Amino acid sequence: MGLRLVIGNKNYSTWSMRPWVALRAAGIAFDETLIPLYTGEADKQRILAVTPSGKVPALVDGDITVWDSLAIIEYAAERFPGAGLWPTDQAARAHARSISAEMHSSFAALRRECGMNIHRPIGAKALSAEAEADIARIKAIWTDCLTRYGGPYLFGKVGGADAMYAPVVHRFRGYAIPVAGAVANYLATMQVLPAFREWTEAALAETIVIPRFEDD
Ligand SMILES: N[C@@H](CCC(=O)N[C@@H](CS)C(=O)NCC(=O)O)C(=O)O
Repeated sequence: MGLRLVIGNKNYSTWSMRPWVALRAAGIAFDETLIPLYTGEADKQRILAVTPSGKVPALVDGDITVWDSLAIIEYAAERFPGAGLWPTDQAARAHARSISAEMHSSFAALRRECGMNIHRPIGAKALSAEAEADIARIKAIWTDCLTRYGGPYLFGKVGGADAMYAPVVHRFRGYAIPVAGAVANYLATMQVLPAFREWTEAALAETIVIPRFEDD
């Protein structure tokens, strides 16, 4: 029995996108089950039947269920040590885990003000000082990684850290956030990554609209 990743709407579910891109980019085979989000009790119960968190993503591997995006990437890295989800060098691996955890726990203003909505026509919007500070921090994180490890991905080869930031790539693209130099190159690199494109094309094929994520 293979892996099964339970996810939400590809257009909106940033947390689902992260492990999906990580597994796909690493060449790890999995089946997916997509449960539409915020449709009501029946779909919520379908999620709860998989994970007590009541949230997606969740990964089912036989008797083992792992939920929460970063825990899934950690589990996959342990289960498939040759897949390259984290750098082999200990210092680089610690760095990759640090920026991945920082993504997981931070940038609330950017996440709130620039929700991922892949269908949204590209366009800038006025952002708070807090969101601008989040953007500056993310640019600094990416620039530091790309300088230290030489690109084209954050730690040279594509891995878990890139997957953790994949929805941010959509936010930078969709909200026309000004970029230059290494950060612009990184955005371009991510957008042609086959796993990123596959997710994006599937998101664009979705027709479900979640009104609360259509603020502007
Ligand atoms: N910290 C969690 C967040 C998971 C999460 O908030 N998932 C949202 C979708 S992106 C969800 O399942 N919402 C459905 C609900 O709360 O009913 C992770 O990293 O996986």
